[in-house]
Amino acid sequence: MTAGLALIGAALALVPSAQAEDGYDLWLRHAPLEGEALERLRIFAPRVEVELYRGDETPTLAIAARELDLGLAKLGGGTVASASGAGSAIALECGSDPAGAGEYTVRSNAKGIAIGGPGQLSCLYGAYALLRELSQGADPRSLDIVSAPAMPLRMLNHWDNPDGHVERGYSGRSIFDWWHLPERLDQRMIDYARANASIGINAVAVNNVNATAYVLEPRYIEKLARLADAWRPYGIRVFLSARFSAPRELGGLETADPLDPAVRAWWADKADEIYAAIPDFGGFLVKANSEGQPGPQDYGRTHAEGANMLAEALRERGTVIWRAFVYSEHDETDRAKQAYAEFIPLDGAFADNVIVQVKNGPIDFQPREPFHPMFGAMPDTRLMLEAQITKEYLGFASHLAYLAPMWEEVLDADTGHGATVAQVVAPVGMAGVANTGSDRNWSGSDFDQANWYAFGRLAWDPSLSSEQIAREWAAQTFSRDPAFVDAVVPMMLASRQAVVDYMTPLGLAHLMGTGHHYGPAPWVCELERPEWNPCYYHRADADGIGFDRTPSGSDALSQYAPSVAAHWSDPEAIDPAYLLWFHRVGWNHPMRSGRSLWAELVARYDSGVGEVDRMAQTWRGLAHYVDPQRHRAVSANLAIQQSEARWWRDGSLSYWQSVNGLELPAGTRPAAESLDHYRSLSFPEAPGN
Ligand code: BDP
Repeated sequence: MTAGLALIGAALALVPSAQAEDGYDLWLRHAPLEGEALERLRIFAPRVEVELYRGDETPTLAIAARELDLGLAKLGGGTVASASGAGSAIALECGSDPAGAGEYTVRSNAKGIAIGGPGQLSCLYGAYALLRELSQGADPRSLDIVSAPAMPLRMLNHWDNPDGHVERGYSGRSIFDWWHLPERLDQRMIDYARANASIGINAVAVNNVNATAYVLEPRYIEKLARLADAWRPYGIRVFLSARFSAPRELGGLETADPLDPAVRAWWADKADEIYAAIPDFGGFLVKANSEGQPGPQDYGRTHAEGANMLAEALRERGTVIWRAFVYSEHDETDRAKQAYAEFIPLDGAFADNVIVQVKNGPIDFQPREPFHPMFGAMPDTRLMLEAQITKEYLGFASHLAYLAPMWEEVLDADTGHGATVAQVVAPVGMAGVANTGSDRNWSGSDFDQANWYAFGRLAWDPSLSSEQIAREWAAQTFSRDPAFVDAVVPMMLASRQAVVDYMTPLGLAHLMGTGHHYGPAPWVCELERPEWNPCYYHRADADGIGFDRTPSGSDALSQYAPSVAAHWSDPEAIDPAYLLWFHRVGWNHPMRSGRSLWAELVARYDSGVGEVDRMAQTWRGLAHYVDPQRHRAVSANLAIQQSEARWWRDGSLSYWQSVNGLELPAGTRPAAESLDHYRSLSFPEAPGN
């Protein structure tokens, strides 16, 4: 098979000199090693050797080799790699199996290091893994890594509109410059693909689930084809969010009824047209009959009938990803119950190339929700997990909230149906709502890059711990100095719980400002749709607070497996983190801590605020390890978070007091402003709306 051996990497002198650190390089900085680690790399003197396979295109291998050359040169301070034949070889020995999922080995041997695997992507992923290890200071002489993706589909969902606005985007405008495509391909599109490939992300839905029909027009297919061509060597397939009513809007048909032959023919033709331009097009992502989007129910058809019609159009070439995020204002039942109620009867009814994409919790990406009861309850349906990387409900881009612990909590949850959530979705995949934007640092803040990184790493291997991921990210992104990593990682690990505590402690949810979702607004009770009101969720009055989801209330508990429901049904026994999600209790309800519920609630708010103060203090002490530009940027965000955490606490407590008439426990800091003040605040221009 082997036709030749090529040495790539003669031009190492071209490594760019150190630039101002603006975060653009993400975790791929490969900052020069120092001390012993540098010495080891110098002695090792790696050069990259690529085996070229007869008749095969090798753009992926060429990228792998280039990444290694660049990365090694940067790690070695620009001087280490040798193209002269001396030193150790890094051999890229990957097969050409197109079905290879990207599994790889990275092994040190007598000659150097061999990166191998069945397909070309093995070498790309292996190259990134090697750089990840070396960037953390690993010894190149003793590597023995075997890795394979746990899930086939590791996907980003962009809520980017073609006009450049990003729904729930807090990092500038969209990274996609549709207007100038296909002629102009921004370098950012390549750097984006690199970043994704380096963490194993292999699929991207490029446009908002609240989709416009015109992205299905020929001019957009041409634009998308250009992106698909650029990303293919990085192992990334493109998907489009499709508007269900497109046959009417674009095709001039009178209906979008999925059982109408003309509608079916329209979609089949559309799919053929796309595949003619993009032979490996991934498929359609669909939000239907949710929040006003069109869907099959407009014609009295089911989700399965709608999804299967699109699946038939795609045939074996692609996949329909049908979202389970549905709720209706015409449904009087608890919103948390609606998706389960609509989808469970359809188990087994979806075509083989349909995936149902389920948010981590039953309501909507809140700072903490119990896992979605659909996981494990649809054994004959392919279910995929949807997480939100952009922090719509966790402080936008300015609050430091490391989300891996939240996803870990969901993935590790035992569904009670004989599998954890991770085991349920492993045969299918995970999607994350992207947090990228046109900001130089991509994510709106340096620490939000960690969430993009962690999402990819967890989708590749959900058994990785949040801590390990934080350690590798921090070392690559800021400083591999153990003193830095040891200080910053605990701060990251505590950060999500801090947000839960100062925003929605003890199982509260959905208390944010209307529309833009910025800041606290538990007082909003009068919106037209009941389930848009924070009052609908907290149900606070003079007697108590919380949503009764036991049999005496909405009985959402019964949607969980009996073992799980039993565990959560007792307000005394339930983990307090979920107490007010499932139970309505009196303000004096005794908590395990020995405090009353009210005192506990106040303590949680204070603990959240206190944690943010500690984070700011920790970060102040780390200036020595971080370049001034990024250190300042993070400090500024932490200052915002400190003041907004207080705002959440004070606004919320003032409101609860107006309802329960209780004093704050002795020694507690009173709110800085009056409730009227908090209620009067208005932010029509908040980003991402
Ligand atoms: C909600 C967002 C909204 C999205 C919706 C969805 O506020 O912008 O369109 O989720 O997931 O959380 O469809």
